[in-house]
Amino acid sequence: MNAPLLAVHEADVADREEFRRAVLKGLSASPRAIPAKYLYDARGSALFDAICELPEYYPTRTETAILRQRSGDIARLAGPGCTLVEYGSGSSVKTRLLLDAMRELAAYVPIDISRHHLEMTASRLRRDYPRLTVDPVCADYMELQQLPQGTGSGPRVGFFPGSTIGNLTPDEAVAFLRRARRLLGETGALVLGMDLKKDPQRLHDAYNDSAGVTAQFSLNLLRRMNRELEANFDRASFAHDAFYNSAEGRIEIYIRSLRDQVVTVAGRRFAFVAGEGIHTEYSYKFDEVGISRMARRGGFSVREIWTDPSRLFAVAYLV
Ligand code: AVJ
Repeated sequence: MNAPLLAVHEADVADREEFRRAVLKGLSASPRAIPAKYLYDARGSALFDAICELPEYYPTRTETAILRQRSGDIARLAGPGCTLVEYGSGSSVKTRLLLDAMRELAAYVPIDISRHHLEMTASRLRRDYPRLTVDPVCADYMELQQLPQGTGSGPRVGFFPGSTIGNLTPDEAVAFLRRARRLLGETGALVLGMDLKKDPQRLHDAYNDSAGVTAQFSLNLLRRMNRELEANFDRASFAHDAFYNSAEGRIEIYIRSLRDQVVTVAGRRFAFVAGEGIHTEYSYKFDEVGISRMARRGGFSVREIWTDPSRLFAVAYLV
């Protein structure tokens, strides 16, 4: 076997071991919870892409429209000669809107835990933007505090779209912003996409689509545990449960057991009573006051907040 293949294989083994540890810890906790990042295996990522096309799921197309309209403003605020740092590398349409507007970028630096995604992104962008320096960094962007020496130059502008920050609790979001401030520097800025508070029915529908794609996305975690951890979840005995908790301002998502049952995961047995849930996601919703407060606690201040005419989604420029 040649060296690159061996390296990929070793990465897979390490990933599987990390997944196993996280699942056993999460299923042993009470209430049970598995971190949202494990929803995104290959099938989960494809299902999330399908979610973004659903009529009920307005965030992706709304944020894209805001960015299309405001990319010139963003480029002006950023100024020439800066380095664009993207947290994650999965949102190529949105990225391209910024790259098209931000001429004279010193570099584009996507950060992603998946070497595969990173290489796909980098090679496509190098093909389509031959004059752009693409300098990918393979890391967990939630943890990363600094870029490798010599990455990019000029002021750094972070880009964290998709309301992915909404997966974090308020304290986690502030901790993330503080790390981002350290990474981006005092002269840096952050372009941050956030879903807004709105009619609860509209929020509910976005996570309970009539085609059942969001349910498939949630329940894919059971399939992943069955395949990767030799678990024996009967997927027909569990259901997707997503609802808006207005007191907390967040969508909460659970995989709920439909009956009393015992499941084996990685050689360990877990008993579920009917109605018991495994928490998989929060999706926090924001308003302008909350955005300002979170930004301030995270070491930023709000320079601009752009929204769509229906005020469904916001893109903030934090400095
Ligand atoms: C990728 C975290 C922004 O919270 O709307 C969509 C994930 N989960 N439908 C969101 C998600 C179910 C999504 N984020």
